[in-house]
Amino acid sequence: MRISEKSLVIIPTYNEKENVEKIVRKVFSLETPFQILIIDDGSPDGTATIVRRLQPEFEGKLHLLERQGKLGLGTAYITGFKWAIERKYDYIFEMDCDFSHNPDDLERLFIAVYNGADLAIGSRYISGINVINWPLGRVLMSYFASVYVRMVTGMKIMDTTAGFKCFRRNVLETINLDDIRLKGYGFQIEMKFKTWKSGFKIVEVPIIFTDRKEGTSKMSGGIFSEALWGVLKMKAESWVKPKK
Ligand SMILES: Nc1nc2c(ncn2[C@@H]2O[C@H](COP(=O)(O)OP(=O)(O)OP(=O)(O)O)[C@@H](O)[C@H]2O)c(=O)[nH]1
Ligand SMILES: [Mg+2]
Repeated sequence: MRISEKSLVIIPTYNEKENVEKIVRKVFSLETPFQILIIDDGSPDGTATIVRRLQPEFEGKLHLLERQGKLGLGTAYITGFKWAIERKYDYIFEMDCDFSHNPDDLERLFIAVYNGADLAIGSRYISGINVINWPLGRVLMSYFASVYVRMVTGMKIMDTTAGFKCFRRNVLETINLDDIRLKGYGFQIEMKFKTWKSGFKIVEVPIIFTDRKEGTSKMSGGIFSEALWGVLKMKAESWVKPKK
């Protein structure tokens, strides 16, 4: 990274008290000088309190935005993207707080964008199926969800629901963030679709995804059906009014 450039890892949290301190320490132990923005939705377990306690130790590089109540992953990231654009971060990452995404891979995503990609995706399905400890049903659902999205949208992306990514700032400035509708996994699909439609270069970097060891899942049936129908709607709308 050039000396003037800045990288921000956005981590949305909801009840991640078992993970948040570990993930912060791990990211700051990497060689690349990442900054972190935690977006906490009023976690009842006190996740934000832990972050506030850590802030003096990591002054100027550990940021916290607190929202009132659980408003969803999609809007958490949109809030984070806008925050990052205003402050002119050059490389903007998405990462879960549950160690499903290995923080060591941040540097591999960074290198892909540094070397010319506009969006780098940490991909579970680029070389086989690299998911550890998920029940078979969930792996299959996720894999075939990606097949479905590829068929509907025409995108040549193997892991369309992936949530471990690095954007070049320009991408987030170009896409109309206020126009992103889907909130759960659908949000991840819609971001890729709009990036692809805008003609940006997308690269998939193979990663190994591991099921969370601590804390609890926020996945729900509602998120799934939103994505199922949302993808069809998104594609249909892109024919009617080709928007960024
Ligand atoms: N700010 C915010 N963060 C959320 C919300 N829902 C989930 N998260 C965080 O988003 C990340 C991904 O959520 P997970 O619960 O791991 O969901 P998942 O990865 O789909 O499912 P599992 O890994 O099986 O638990 C984690 O860091 C969560 O704490 C939310 O409504 N608001
Ligand atoms: Mg998870």
